[in-house]
Amino acid sequence: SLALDLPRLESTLRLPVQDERQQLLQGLLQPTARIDSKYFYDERGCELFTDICRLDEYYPTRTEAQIFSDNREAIAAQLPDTPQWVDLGCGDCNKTRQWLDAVDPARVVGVDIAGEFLQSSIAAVAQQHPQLECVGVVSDFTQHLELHDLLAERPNNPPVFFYPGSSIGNFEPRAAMHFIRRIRAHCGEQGRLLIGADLLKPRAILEAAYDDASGVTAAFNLNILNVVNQELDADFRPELFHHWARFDDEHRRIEMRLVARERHSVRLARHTRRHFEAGEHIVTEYSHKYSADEFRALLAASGLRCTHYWTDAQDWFGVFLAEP
Ligand code: AVI
Repeated sequence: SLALDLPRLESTLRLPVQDERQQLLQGLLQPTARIDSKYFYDERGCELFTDICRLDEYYPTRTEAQIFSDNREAIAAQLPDTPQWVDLGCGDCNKTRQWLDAVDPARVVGVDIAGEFLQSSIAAVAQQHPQLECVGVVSDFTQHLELHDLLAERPNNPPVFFYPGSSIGNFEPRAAMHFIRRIRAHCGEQGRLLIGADLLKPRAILEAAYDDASGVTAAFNLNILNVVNQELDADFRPELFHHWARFDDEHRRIEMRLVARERHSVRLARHTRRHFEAGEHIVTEYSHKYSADEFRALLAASGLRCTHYWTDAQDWFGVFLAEP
């Protein structure tokens, strides 16, 4: 193909903007206010998340990267030949890029909600690998994974779904199961899921990872209020909230909140206000942690059998390969 060709970029249906706003507003009006964690990732939020991934306290990114680099060939050996490599939440495609030599895919499909960013990151992969077909799909795939038609264009190249980073932990377990079932429905007989999940470990390590000393995670959490202001034309003042993150033993998850420093009220939409008492909070994220066995059970409940498992020396993070 011509070097000047831009890679193909598709967009799958999403909820109309009005409905998205309505959902966001409804969440904020619940007795315990909620903001979906997908709202973290505006441009500033993406930058802050990149900074989080480099923090000493935030072990998941580097631990998973170590597992991948220690086991790259062994993992690749278990995958079907010349698959369609489907990166869910590909971002800058840096993780995918590291697999291309070992996996030798027939095609790379990068799926992400951030459309403009996706165009350039897919284009960069295509430029580095001129022989490789690269497709970008702009999609809120956590709500709406629909890649049947695209994958059917290459019936002899089974999909390998790549879902690293323990993003699965940001779903509540039932929703995680439904999401993995959606992936399963795209697998056919030969398709595979390669997925990373953060494992249970002592509370102090978990809590430090979500409440770092330099305050990057706090800034990331508070930034969500700026995003909501944009989305709804609301008037949150981030300085009136503080970051809070704790491990909840019962639900086995980190819960992130924004806690009101004082009593005040916020305009959410033209005729809608929400009052916050001092100490009242908004839930912004859950990050579930699993034992390896629990995660295998989640895969099984979603219709996939875990065939291989890799971890690090401390058993802090798990990489699971699963098949129908
Ligand atoms: C994207 N996700 C896997 C991160 C996590 O660890 O749950 C999001 C995050 N929130 C705070 N720090 C990182």
